[in-house]
Amino acid sequence: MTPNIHLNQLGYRPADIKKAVLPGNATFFRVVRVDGSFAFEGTPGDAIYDAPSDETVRVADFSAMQEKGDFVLVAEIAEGSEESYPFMVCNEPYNGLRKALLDFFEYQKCGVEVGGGAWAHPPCHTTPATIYGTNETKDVTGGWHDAGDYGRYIVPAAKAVADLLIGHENTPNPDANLLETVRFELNWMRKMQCDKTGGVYHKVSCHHFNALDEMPHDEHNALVLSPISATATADFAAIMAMAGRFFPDDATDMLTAARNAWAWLQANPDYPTFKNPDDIFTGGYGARTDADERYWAANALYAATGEAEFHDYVKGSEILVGLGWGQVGTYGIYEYLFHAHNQDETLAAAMRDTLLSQSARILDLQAADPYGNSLGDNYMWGSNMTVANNALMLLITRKLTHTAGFTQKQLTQAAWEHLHYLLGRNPLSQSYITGFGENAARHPHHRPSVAVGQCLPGMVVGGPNRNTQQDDAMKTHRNGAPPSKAYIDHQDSYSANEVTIYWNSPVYAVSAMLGL
Ligand code: G3I
Ligand code: 9MR
Ligand code: ZN
Repeated sequence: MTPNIHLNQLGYRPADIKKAVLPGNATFFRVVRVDGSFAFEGTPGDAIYDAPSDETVRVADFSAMQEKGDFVLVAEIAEGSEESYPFMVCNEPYNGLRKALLDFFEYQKCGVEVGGGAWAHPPCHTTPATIYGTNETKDVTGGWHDAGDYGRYIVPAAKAVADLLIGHENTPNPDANLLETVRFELNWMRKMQCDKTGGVYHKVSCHHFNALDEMPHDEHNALVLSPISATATADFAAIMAMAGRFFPDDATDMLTAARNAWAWLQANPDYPTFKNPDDIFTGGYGARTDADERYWAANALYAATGEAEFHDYVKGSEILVGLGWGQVGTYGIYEYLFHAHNQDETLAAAMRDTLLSQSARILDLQAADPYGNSLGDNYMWGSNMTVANNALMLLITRKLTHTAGFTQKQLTQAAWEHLHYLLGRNPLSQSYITGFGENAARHPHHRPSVAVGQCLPGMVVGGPNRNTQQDDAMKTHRNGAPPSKAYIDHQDSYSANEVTIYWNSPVYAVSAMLGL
């Protein structure tokens, strides 16, 4: 049975702030060594009603315990006692996590042989794709499979690449292979641009999702390029402009690609939002508006070129926010504040205020949540992405020289609390990262893992989704569950237990920026 004591199942470093969540009727707690002796004792905090889980809980703070070793936390409750999953206190409890998060992108590679263990496979999806509504074909091989499915979609790809690059340029200890990993995706993205118009095809996939137990190289249905979209074209322009500074040898071509995409956007100011054609049923990634994608592109192009046209566009727009696949404004702010040379002081000040107020909101939500999470009760499909995005937001804010109202240390700690949530300190005592933690997700909606009957480690699953009607497994087993408990570790649950490149990427960025 899942324990009622929730903590980071990987553990903590000796000097870390260490908090566990206990049942509301807990009166006393002990941290117990493997030999049964006590390492620490304490009284939990006041009982708190936690609306997202519909439970009353207490927080146990054992930060003062700095002893290294293997432990369990035991709480005394009215009818006896409760015990946590085992955890470690040591210098490097998160060893291997960041590497596994990044390795995932190697396993998601399309069009080339994938090496490594049970999930190895020969090249997949190597045939040219038909441009929707024509007889024309185009070579768009390469890139990463998006998720548990084998579609390759520009919109989420742009977010994933942006996170990896932000993590890379803000870490004290960069990963030697990160840029080559990312280059693979960027090369594919460039093939997705129409040579004639500069517009970018929204995605390449088959017409339907294939069976859940099929390996990538066993999917042989025809590949089709969905129509060009403004969101994809703007995300593409942004990521190419941004990527140039990481790839000096390719920067000229990347900038040309970005400019061509921008020209398409200028020629198509009011383009209808993307919707799947009637006979294509794979991921939609339609955004309500492309204003924020265009905003990101203009900021990135301004940072890359310093040209007035892009600056004017940014100055003429309201400040937009978001670090999701569908709302990307904060990536634009990031480009302007940290990479544009000539800044408009008033505008820059307003952007800094925007970062600060976004972070203030996250900190307020976190302070009200015993689990240290900042979602309120807003647990949607892919909620774990929002958890990680919020932590990333705090770490981006930490880059400001003046973080009025809060300290850099506070921002760092707040980011950590999000990671503790993902690694098990949540109402289900569920580690949402496969392979990491005693009770890590084991049955992700990830086709290669299902096909070989073995779960690939290092994948961030979607997490609780309060819309429990969104898939049959959730409907059957979790119908009406409270928001933060609306999760099931079941391979059929695509709305709570799938994995994606853009759920791994913000967790990677946070790990990198925390120096893990
Ligand atoms: O933003 C709205 C919010 O305003 C509204 O109140 C709320 C009420 O339901 O919904 C929110 O929208 C949600 C949206 O994600 C943004 O968070 C939708 O409910 C939710 O259905 C939607 O889920 C997306 C899902 O596709 C279905 O479109 C996920 O974000 C997205 O990650 C997921 O992506 C799939 C791809 O299509 C295919 N590949 C796998 C991938 C992951 O499952
Ligand atoms: O398996 C698909 C998953 O990868 C997608 O993210 C999800 C998005 O809607 O859809 C899954 O496919 C399901 C389809 O949408 C409905 N019929 C059942 C499919 C799951 O096997
Ligand atoms: Zn493939």
